[in-house]
Amino acid sequence: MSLHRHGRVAALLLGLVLLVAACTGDDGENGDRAAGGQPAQPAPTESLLQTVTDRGTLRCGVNNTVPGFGFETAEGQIEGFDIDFCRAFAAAIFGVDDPQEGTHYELTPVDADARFNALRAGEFDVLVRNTTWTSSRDGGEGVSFAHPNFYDGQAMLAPADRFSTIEDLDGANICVTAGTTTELNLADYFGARDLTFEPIVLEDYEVIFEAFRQERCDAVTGDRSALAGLLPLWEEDVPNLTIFEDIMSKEPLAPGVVDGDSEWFDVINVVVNGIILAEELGVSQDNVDQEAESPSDPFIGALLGVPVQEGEELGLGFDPGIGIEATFMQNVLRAVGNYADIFDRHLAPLGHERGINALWTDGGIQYAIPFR
Ligand SMILES: N[C@@H](CCC(=O)N[C@@H](CS)C(=O)NCC(=O)O)C(=O)O
Repeated sequence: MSLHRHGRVAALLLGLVLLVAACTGDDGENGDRAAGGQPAQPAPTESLLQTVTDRGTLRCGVNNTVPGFGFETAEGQIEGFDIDFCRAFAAAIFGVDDPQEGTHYELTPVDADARFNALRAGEFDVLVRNTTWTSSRDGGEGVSFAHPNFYDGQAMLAPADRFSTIEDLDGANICVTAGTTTELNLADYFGARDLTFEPIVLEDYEVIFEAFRQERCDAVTGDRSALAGLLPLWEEDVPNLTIFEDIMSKEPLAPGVVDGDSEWFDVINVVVNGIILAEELGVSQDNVDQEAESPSDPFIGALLGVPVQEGEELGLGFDPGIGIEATFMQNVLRAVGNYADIFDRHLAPLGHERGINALWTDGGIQYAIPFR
């Protein structure tokens, strides 16, 4: 998040850094940091907000292999929690209640290793793909992360009849996705416990599962949320799997945009924040029409961009001044609902619990800044 506040100069500097970085030609999680990354497109001369508005279509970089978050159905539709955030951004930007794929937004599946280069190259406008916000991605990778939409942690999946703790995996072959925090945490977590392992680094879950099925790896590590969604599918082929209790890392998953475009960042960030705030205020997909007609209190009025106080002129509700209609949260809530609506639609049916993703008022850490 560091550079986007400093505007044009920082954006130009970033462009230079990335150009220099391009010369080393490295790739991947370690390599595509600024020191070794592929060149970004030159720093944009206008905000992506203008570009996307003129184009009329938002392009989201997504996952299509993680059940509940971004997963391609048998009908070829990509659905999930992250996908609803893409829909929410489109609803806010274009002021529509039911954004249509192909018209208002496009979903571009991207693998973990390619995602930051693709974002910087302008292949999509926002990355919303179970991506962990880390300091080096924020810094050297040139990504600005919005408010996390899911707080996760790394876990280990293994056959229950062979292993039950991380220590049991001393000397094991472990499958991991290339270009992920997972790959790096695995080495640190095992190293810190004097455990040895052989990493089998593969590009995606399809290939990983094939390797696991053939017993080329004894266990698979990944974000707990992803493994929990995959376990029932994998158990159809390999019965009796378990996910260990150990949480090996912190994985705050957040939408990301290219550094240096504060207008664009603000739009993405305020929508994620607004979705959480709506749950705090009790405004959902079910009651948004009623609250927009007659807000129960001024806080809800501010969220929905409608006036409630005496003296406010009709039609002049609170406007955060981020370059989209003041009523954008009405569109977002009609399109996808609040945080609980999205969670209940995609994650609760897979058995995910709110846990630390509960609101701060319910013992979790989801906390929205006020609309004021
Ligand atoms: N949150 C982690 C991991 C993200 C990630 O890509 N996870 C892998 C497995 S944990 C994944 O989603 N793989 C799906 C695929 O590439 O098919 C990160 O940002 O590096």
